[in-house]
Amino acid sequence: MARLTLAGLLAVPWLLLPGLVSGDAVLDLQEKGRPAIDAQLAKSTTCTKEKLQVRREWGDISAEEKKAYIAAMLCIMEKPSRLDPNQFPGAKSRYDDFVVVHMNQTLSIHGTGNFLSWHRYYTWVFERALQEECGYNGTQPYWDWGRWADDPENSPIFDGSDTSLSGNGEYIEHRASGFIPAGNGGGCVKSGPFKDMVVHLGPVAPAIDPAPPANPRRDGYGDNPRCLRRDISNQLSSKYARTQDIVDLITTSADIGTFQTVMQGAGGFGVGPGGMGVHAAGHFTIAGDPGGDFYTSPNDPAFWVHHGMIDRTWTIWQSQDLDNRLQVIAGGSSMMGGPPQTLDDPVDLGVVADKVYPIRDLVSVVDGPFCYVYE
Ligand SMILES: *[C@@H]1O[C@H](CO)[C@@H](O)[C@H](O)[C@H]1NC(C)=O
Ligand SMILES: *[C@@H]1O[C@H](CO)[C@@H](O)[C@H](O)[C@H]1NC(C)=O
Ligand SMILES: [Cu+2]
Repeated sequence: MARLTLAGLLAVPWLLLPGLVSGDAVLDLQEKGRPAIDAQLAKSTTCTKEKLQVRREWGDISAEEKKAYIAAMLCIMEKPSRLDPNQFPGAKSRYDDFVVVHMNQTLSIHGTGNFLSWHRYYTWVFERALQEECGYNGTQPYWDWGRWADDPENSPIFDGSDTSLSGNGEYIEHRASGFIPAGNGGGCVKSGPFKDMVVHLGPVAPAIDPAPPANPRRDGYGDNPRCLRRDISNQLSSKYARTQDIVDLITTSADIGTFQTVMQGAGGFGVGPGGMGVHAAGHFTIAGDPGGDFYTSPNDPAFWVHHGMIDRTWTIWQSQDLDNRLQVIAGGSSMMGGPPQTLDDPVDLGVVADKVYPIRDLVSVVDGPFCYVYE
């Protein structure tokens, strides 16, 4: 006769409810930092407890919530572009406007002092566009890399179901592309909500074999209709984006310069204490076209859950010592050199945002334009 033991009782819920048992070390850090964020919220002049929005992990939101997010994404892909079609013939939709803004500023928003604040504002204006232009009543979800690091293809984000952000590309024979290993796909995405998506812009810096057809224009803004390709595997996520990698990044980075550099791959890809860094590891776990293209990566619908997690990781790092980690900046203003960035430098998202903010207004999730937390 089976006997119930304490260990057995404890084991059962873990087995039956894996989605509800998050309890990981990143979450512990998030919870440890939460009182500091609540204290800052209490002092905020723009954000209140009543207005506060909560961003959650893809695996923790309901099927209805996932479908509402997906529907809003599909909606914004149908809305007209606000850019001049002569200057940007490949910008066919409002979604493409976001891609153009990222393409246009790529060299001054990565490896720079504004990397984190720029992408925070960018992800937030995208979330707002879903809410205001497409009637979405949820928030921007995130992809906890560590939670799915062993098997991203079978995660609820990429499993190809109608509540995923579509699956892997079809397998085609292909080679690695530089430091990006050949994954389990490489071809067109044929499953899930975005299987019929047409990519128009780019490529600019394609990093997938075989290379996508060249854009008719050198700047990549020409119309180049093609399928969405992905090349997902666990080769990078299981090495560089595990829960322990995220914890190490948060707990061992003493200053903002170290944090943002390790996050983006200290000393170049594959070198340094964070290895490739969670930023590149996430992008190149999706890989493909446009996901693996430094310039056009936001054209893959999974870009936003990835950058949601980048922003969450920054938020958790800040919250470990909030007073000393908000109004801080390090790094230059361009990947090609350029003067050091300051907190007064503007973040201008052009056609996708109404307002230009100085970086200092974009560092807190509960101040300036922002009013959200991660749970
Ligand atoms: C591209 O960047 C330049 C310089 O920052 C800016 O003047 C221009 O408006 C941007 N174009 C778009 C479409 O965002
Ligand atoms: C949000 O939208 C969903 C589906 O469209 C709906 O079921 C839900 O009631 C809405 N929630 C709120 C708070 O309006
Ligand atoms: Cu970017």
